[in-house]
Amino acid sequence: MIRESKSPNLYGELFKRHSNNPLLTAQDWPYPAHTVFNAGACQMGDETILLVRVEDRRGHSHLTVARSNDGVSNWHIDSKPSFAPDPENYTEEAWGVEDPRLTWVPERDEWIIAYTAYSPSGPLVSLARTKDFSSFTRLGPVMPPEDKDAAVFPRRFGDRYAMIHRPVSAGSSGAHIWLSFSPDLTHWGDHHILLHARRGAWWDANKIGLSPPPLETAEGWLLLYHGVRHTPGGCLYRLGLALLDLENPWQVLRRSDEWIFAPEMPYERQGDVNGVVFPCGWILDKASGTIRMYYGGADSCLALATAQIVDVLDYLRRCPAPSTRKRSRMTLFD
Ligand code: BMA
Repeated sequence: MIRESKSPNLYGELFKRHSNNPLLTAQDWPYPAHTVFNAGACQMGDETILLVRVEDRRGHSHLTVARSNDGVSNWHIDSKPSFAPDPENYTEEAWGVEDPRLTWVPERDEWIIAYTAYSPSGPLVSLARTKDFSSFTRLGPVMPPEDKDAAVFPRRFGDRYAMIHRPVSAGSSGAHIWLSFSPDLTHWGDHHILLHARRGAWWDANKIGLSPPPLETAEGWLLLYHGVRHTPGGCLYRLGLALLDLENPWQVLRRSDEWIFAPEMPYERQGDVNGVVFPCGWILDKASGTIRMYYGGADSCLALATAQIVDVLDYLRRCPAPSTRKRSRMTLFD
């Protein structure tokens, strides 16, 4: 007897890898670098801007801007770190700055950068702002350690900004994706779990985190998140999708059961950390409907994969709607 599956089982490629991959490696860098990976991404006029995580041979990371007209080739890379750790004034950056996510906030007329500051007490979430990716102003740390994988929404809900992030605490049942609110981008509260890591054999069991910032679509906020599967051979970082209600982003409308992108190519399977695809930025070209997802491969290079937004939304429409769509204070901290 053939049973019909309730959830889609496409096993097709939503995101297609670019033939130029890997787009950028440490060999392309204008100054000595160990690895380049996990870049925030945005479009400013005719230019694609990547804010690239660069790891030096101490193991500390900084961020450097790379610009290109087609988003694929002829990258112009700043000749020195564009956003270097500043441990004298921001002690939480003692061991570097990592994994930036960029959000254009129209009412502020500036980009808000959420990044990981690696402090001796653990990684935490810091914010900075810029208008041009030449000069940056820090807003400082906004979440205590351990917390990372954060991005700010481009607009307020009511009168509050919203941010997705991923705290981890010792002894907790897992590392989940959280949503918090702020009147001013500095003071954050009303914390609650947005997406739970699943359990057991699931690809996204025990530890999940936001990948690029939420993307506004007519059908809801599109989320791409990573699931970390611990295996005897090491961790596997794979990607899944979710959709949040546009006006009530704490309501999860859809969540993919399957991962939709996983390490397959040699530059994703082998590197400093094997088996990692880790996007921190994506750009939607509204005219063509193409999403460009920029991702780190194996913590060693930067790569690009593209998808059509209509295909992604079509896929999500066939994904299950989580059963508890109402925000309930009873389940905030389970
Ligand atoms: C995560 C982050 C990423 C990294 C990934 C795989 O925890 O630190 O920067 O790409 O691990 O090592």
